[in-house]
Formats: sequence, C-alpha cells, structure tokens
Amino acid sequence: MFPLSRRSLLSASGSLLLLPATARASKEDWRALGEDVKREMRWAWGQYRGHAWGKDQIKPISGGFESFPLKNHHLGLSLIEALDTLWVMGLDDEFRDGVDWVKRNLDFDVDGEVSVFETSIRLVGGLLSAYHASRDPALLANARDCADRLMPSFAASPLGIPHRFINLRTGAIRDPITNPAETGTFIPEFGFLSRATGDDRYRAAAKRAQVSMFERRSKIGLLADAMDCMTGEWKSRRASIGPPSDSYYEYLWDGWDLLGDRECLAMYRACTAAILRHQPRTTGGHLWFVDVDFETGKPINWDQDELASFYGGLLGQGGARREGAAYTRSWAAVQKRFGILPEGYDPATGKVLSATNSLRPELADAAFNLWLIDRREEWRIIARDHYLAMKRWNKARYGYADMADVTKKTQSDHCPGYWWSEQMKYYYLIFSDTPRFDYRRAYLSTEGNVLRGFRR
Ligand code: IFL
Repeated sequence: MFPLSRRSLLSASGSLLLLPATARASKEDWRALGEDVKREMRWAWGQYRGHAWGKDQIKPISGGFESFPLKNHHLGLSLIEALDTLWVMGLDDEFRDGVDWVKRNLDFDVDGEVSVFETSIRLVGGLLSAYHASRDPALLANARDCADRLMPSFAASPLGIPHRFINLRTGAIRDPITNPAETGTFIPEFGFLSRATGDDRYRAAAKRAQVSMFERRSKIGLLADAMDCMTGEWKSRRASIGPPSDSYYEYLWDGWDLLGDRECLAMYRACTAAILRHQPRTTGGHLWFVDVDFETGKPINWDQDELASFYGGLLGQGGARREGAAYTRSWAAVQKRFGILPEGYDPATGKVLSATNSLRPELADAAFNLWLIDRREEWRIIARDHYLAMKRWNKARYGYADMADVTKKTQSDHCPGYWWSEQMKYYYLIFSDTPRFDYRRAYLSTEGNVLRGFRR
C-alpha cells in the first residue's frame, strides 16, 4: 500500500554504498541467536496462553494478571501487541490463535477511561500491524472502531490537541494539561488507517495536533513539556528529548518516512536543529542531551531518562549519524557498567537516579535503527548484550519481569505489553535476517509495530 519513499530509497542505497566489507563478518552466529529469541517468544506466549489468556498483562512472577489501559477490564493488550512479532517470527499457529481471540472477544464498547496516547500506539497500532501482516479486514475494522472512540478527544480542543484521557463508551474527556508526546504520537497509525479506509479524518486530526504544538515553539525553536490543550498556554519551561516529549520528535520524522509528508519533515528538521544547538553536552568523552529552559536554552539539569536512549536511532534516521552513533555509544557504556540500564542516571556524577527498569526496549530500538542504516557490527553487539542481560536477569517463572533494582538485579511482578511488540521484535529482526521483513523499506512505529515492509 505504501510506495517506497524517496527517503527510504536514499537511505537504503546510501547504506549499501557505505557498508564496509568487514562490517558483515562476524564470529557470532547471529541466526542462531535469532532462533533463540524465537524460542523465548514461543515459551513466553505459552505461559501467557496458559495463565493469562485474553488478559492485558501477565504477572510473570506470580502467574496472575493485571489490566491496562482500562481499570478492571481487559482488552487482550499483550496478545494484540504480540501479534505482528509472532507473525514475523513465523509462529503462524500462535498468530492465528491470537487473531481468532480478537475476532471472538475484542470489544471496545466499555464504560471506562483510557489514555488516548497509549491506546493509539498499542491497540490501534497493534491491530493495524496485524492487519498489515494478514490483510484480515476484521483487524482493520477493530482498529477503526478503537480510533473512532479516541477521535472526540481531538475535536474537543480548539487547537485539535487531544485531552489525555477519554471514556471509550461515552467519549467523556479528562485532563487538558498535556505534553508533546501525548499530542504528537498519532500520525503513522492514523495515517495508515486513513489510507486503508479512504477516510482522511484520522490523518488530518493527527497532523493538526502536531502542527498546533509546533507553532507554539519558542523563539529559539524548542518545545516545553507541558501545555494546556484548550488554550495553547505552556505549563512548563523544560525542553527535553526524554519523556514526555520523546515520541513527538519521532513522529515528525515518521510522518515523512511513512506518509511522505514534507511538512512533517520540515518540522522535524526545525526541532532537531534547535535540539542539536541547545541541548548537547559532553562529559567523560560521552555525548548527552541535557534538559534546558525552552526560551533561554539555559541548562536545568543533567538527569538522563533511559527512555531517551531511543533518540540516537532517530538522529541516525534523520541524517545526523555522527551524533546518533555517539549518543547510542554513551548509553551502551552505561549498559556495560550495570548490565541493564537504570531508568534514571546522572552522567555528570555517574550516580543512579532511579534503579528500576520496566523491561525497557529503547536502547535495542536505537541499535536496530542504526544497524538498518549502516549494518555495523557494534549495533548488533549492543542488541545482543541487551538481550542476553534480559535473559539472565529478567526471566521469571511465567514470563519476563521488570527490574525493581538494576544494581541488585531484583525483579518485580510486571511485564508491560510493549515487551511483546518491541524488544523481542528488534532482537529477532537484527539477528535473524528473516525473509518476511523488507530490511530496506520497512517502517516501525514507536511501539515497534510494523506498518510497512512485511513480505508475505
Ligand atoms: O510504549 C513504549 C513506547 O516505546 C513509547 N514509550 C515508552 C514505552 C516503552 O518504554 O513510545
């Protein structure tokens, strides 16, 4: 459905030319590692099938389950997030089983409140990538039903910026104080939906929200990280590449990558130029991006959030390969030190600010995106170390578990839905070289959902 974009062509041909002959040589048996990832996925799916089938999230230590994004009602979140990962791994029986569950059970008509952002990236995105894999129209219909229930949150604001929460049945909205990520992380899913259904309302709503926030950037080109979606008034002074801003920047690039939207490309370039001008700092030979005042550019702190480690991959995709590689190496050095990244880290002092790690995929995401560009062995090695550490420390009786403390390697009884969609897919793709995936032209969303590039 999506033609090969000029951007993909440029980066694909460029990367082949840049590829040194030695970059492919390796002592590691990458395909065997890919098979190992697939075995782990099959095992984890079996646990979920046996202990939490149709529930949102399995509790990997106790074998219980918990709901998300609704309170006390399950939508099969992990199952939906897993679908395209199962498919690309060739776990076809498991994929069919999951799709059958969706067809028999999924119903979004629930009197309960969800995060508009989380529901879009995980559920709309998960259903659309499963539709991309299978072309089963029931999956598209489910995705559309879900998106239709989110749409009133965009319409309620004069700026077209969604409130953060909405009731799936009544459309009642809540919380107008939003942020860049929850404003601008919709266009690939909604754009895909518009193309697939012929109804442009979804893409247009997603785009308008992105533009409304972009137009309110400061004179030095930075966005703060809290805004009233009804008035457009900023409620914070902090500019950050981490949460809750991170995927706003990602989806400016993605609007160009997936949909060929030149205005998205121009907005991406303007935001990135401002970030590269005001936020980089170096310590101990490592590049970091610090939080700054969005109007003056004055540094606020050196605190680093692990979720920002995706950003090296995005910089690489957008053409800033040197900075993207340097930033990813900075995080890889922290991974070497702790085995698993702490979610909060201060590179100026080397201190851990938050020792948790909720099975975070971001460094594997960055490594995968950089590897797609230049096929350098070092990115695969970062992904391998990420995977092997996860196998060693996060594996529990009924699945993979969060880390309560990466310095002590203690687990906590939670497995987020994105685990099924993100790192297991990144690992498999970077190691396996599967024919089901077009490595030159694929598109993956912020949640790891493949919306272009599956080969049937
Ligand atoms: O839902 C995930 C997604 O990658 C995102 N933010 C955080 C999650 C993973 O840490 O956009």
